[in-house]
Amino acid sequence: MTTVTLNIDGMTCGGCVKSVTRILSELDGVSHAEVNLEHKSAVVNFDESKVKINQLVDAVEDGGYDVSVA
Ligand code: 9UX
Repeated sequence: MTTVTLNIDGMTCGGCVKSVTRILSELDGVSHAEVNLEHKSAVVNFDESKVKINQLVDAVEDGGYDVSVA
């Protein structure tokens, strides 16, 4: 299991937190995603044999947010 922190710009309310949490959690290989509105961040626990960091980034970007690896 690997943990990565993503910086996520564009989340402005709790609905965004829910959608980003859902986007990440639904990816195969992601076991947990903790999204924080105030810190504009997501801490993601994932299995690197199943999903790569760039796939986490791309999925959240496709949701309309700007993402970088912290
Ligand atoms: Mo809140 Mo986020 O109304 O896209 S869900 S701003």
